[in-house]
Amino acid sequence: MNVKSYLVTGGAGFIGSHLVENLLAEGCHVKVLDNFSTGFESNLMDFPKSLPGKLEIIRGDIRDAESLAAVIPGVAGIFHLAALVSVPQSIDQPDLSFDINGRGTQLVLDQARKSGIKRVVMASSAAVYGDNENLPLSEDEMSLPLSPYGLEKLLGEQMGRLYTELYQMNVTCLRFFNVFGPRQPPDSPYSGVVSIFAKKAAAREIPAFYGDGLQTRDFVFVQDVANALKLSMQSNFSGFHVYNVGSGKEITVKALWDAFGLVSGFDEVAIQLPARDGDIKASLSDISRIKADLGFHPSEDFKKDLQATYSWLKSELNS
Ligand code: UD2
Repeated sequence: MNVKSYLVTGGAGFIGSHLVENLLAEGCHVKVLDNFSTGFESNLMDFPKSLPGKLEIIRGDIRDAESLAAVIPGVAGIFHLAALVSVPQSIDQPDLSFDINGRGTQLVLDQARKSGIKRVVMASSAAVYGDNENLPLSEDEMSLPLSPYGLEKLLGEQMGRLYTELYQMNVTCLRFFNVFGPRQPPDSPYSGVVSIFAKKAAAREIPAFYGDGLQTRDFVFVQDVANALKLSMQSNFSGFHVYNVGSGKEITVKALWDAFGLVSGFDEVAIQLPARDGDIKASLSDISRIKADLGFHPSEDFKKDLQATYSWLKSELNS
């Protein structure tokens, strides 16, 4: 990638910080716009000092047009990752969720348009599919979201599509499956199962399966997601594109806990609690489109990626 300047909204978050690290390693100039509601400055302090790129951190909200207008001009492209990222929270607070994910995304796209920025890569989610059982899910499968979050991500995609048609912009939306890795917070009520299990294993505490543990998910390592974002920007794409970003493999929640047993040496049997309301039984991405178009190749070494996640969690617990 040529040395260029990029804006990453939500760049201090779990996924954003890995993208920022990846871009800095390429020598890029990166501006981060983050309101630090769920992101942490410490996520951006974790990087090796030797990274050649330049980082600028701006505290601000995507819903504030002035903040956007101050940071957007001059960048070669925008990665839009800032969001209210929790499905359950979006159900509890649909107004707030729409304000951030719906209106906020519209403001980012529109400020890009006004500033003449032609390339936007946006975070979408497997939540747009709802409980679609036609696995593996291709991008052409029907979208029937079951939460405000999923609906707003679908709306964001459609706004992106419209902006490409009306204003000759280029927008790519990436539908993330279950992302895991270092810097994923384990303590929020909305934490992902991998970070919860990593913390349980590190603390030698027994976890719970919601239901029988035989539900499956497609877990994708956060560095692969960062790579998919960068490849999307690099591809010099034109027009509108949607891609799944997953591992292309499904494993059960029970197998996940078993894998943590191997990584951590703690192999107690999990307890079972009632299944979560609205929990889907299975999830699996078809990633042939992103492989063919962008040369995306996710990690083949799940155990190594779990080990990296576990090591980070342990160091956090000890710090
Ligand atoms: C994921 C995404 C969500 C949305 C959704 C779309 C995460 C963290 N969340 O929700 O943002 O994109 O997919 O479908 O990636 N579980 C246990 N024990 C625990 C915690 C979880 O058994 O202590 C189970 C849970 O019931 C579920 C599975 O693990 O069956 C995965 O749960 P999750 O919260 O990590 O993610 P998910 O798939 O509900």
